[in-house]
Amino acid sequence: MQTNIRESIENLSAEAAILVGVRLSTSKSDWLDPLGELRALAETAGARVAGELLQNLTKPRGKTYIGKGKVQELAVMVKELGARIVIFDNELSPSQIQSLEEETHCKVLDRSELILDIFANRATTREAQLQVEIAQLEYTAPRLRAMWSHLGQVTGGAPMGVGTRGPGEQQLEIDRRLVQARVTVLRRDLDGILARKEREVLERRAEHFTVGIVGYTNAGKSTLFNRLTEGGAYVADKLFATLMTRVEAWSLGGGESVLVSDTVGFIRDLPHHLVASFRSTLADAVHAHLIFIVLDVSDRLAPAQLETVREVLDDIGAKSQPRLLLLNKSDRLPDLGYEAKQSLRTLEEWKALEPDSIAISSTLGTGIDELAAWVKSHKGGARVTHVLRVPLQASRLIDAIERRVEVVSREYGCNDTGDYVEFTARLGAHVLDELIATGAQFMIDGKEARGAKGGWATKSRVPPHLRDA
Ligand SMILES: Nc1nc2c(ncn2[C@@H]2O[C@H](COP(=O)(O)OP(=O)(O)OP(=O)(O)O)[C@@H](O)[C@H]2O)c(=O)[nH]1
Ligand SMILES: [Mg+2]
Repeated sequence: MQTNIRESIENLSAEAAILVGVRLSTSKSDWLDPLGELRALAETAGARVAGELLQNLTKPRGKTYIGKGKVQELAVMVKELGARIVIFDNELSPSQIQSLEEETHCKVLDRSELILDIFANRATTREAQLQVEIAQLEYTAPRLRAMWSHLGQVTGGAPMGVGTRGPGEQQLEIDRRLVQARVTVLRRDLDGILARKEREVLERRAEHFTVGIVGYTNAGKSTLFNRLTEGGAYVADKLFATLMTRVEAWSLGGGESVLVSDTVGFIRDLPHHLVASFRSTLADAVHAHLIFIVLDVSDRLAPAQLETVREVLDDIGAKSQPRLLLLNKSDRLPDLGYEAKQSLRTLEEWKALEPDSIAISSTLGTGIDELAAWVKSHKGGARVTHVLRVPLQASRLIDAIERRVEVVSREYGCNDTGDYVEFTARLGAHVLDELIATGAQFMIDGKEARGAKGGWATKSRVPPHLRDA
């Protein structure tokens, strides 16, 4: 069952749309082009933008969000431009949507619904489809009352005010329960997929150094991913070109490599339950050892986008690992006209504000060597030579050592507990912590790895998923 509670807007192709935005004093949109992002989203969804309407307000006007005069202006625009859809930049309540639809005789949706629609059309894997359907149902469910009272009027039925229990009200209850039941079934399916995925992510993390590429949508994440790895990620000058995560190896040179993941982009003001629905897609980033924040510094809104990205990272629990800011599309800065430059920070200004950032161009490849050197030096912290004696049957641990550690030599031997291999190896403290946290029995420099007094590993440095119970 696909959601059919609100008429699906699945095909916005070539639909004439009118964009509406209310600029509140708290608004985070671009003051020079307040509807720029909504326009890009609408075009990504396939709509044809026929007109735009803007209003400055200190606060929304209750019933219709925009003022009375503006509603009338909108109704005239809809008629004259032959618009089939009105898209609001602001989040609307179900009753506001209903009032606006009645007054304009046109379908109305808000920014979140538009984003969901884009996701729905792009979702190709079972996981993405489940996530989208759950998010759609949860976003739609609270709108059911408005839907049914609307229907009551359309069909000439009794008005469905709050507290009335007509046939529509019963239908409403039935539908709510159906929606709830459907969400429960979908969640169970999704949980199964997610549990498997989470295991894979944690296994990858235990065996490799992992880097999660994150950033605002269209910042250039997939372009960077393709530049670092064998690539294959879809790149497009569109919002939400990437929906699913990809993981590939990035060779840093000198025989060292790390695993890099590319994932869905972030966007401002995404309703919280939507972020929650896509949390699993971000699992690779949440558990990565290191996070790259890709920022499009040729976008006027870069400072606000950076703030959004940092907020979402905190929200999804990616708080403990280092984050490296990458000032991407730096190649575009010199070519921009005088006016554009006036509203942009220069690279020098960015560097002064974010001293640990690295300027890159994913398309040209500038800054990538510096990036690789940075990752190499931060990968294992200061490296120390240790002798690791590991029983041969601890094959997973041996595998992890071979992958994660710079092995200087290997010697095989046998004692009363059985066959073992003794690695002389150079490794950083956090890699050592992670080897210990696997729980395998082995010796480090002649001492038991587990429970050694004074501790080889401080509990806090062991990732939570690897800690002993
Ligand atoms: N000039 C320039 N363009 C870039 C650079 N990096 C990416 N782009 C362009 O920016 C657009 C978006 O790139 P993507 O790599 O798809 O961006 P993304 O962050 O993966 O976007 P989503 O997956 O949609 O969130 C494409 O047209 C790229 O060619 C860069 O360093 N310089
Ligand atoms: Mg992408």
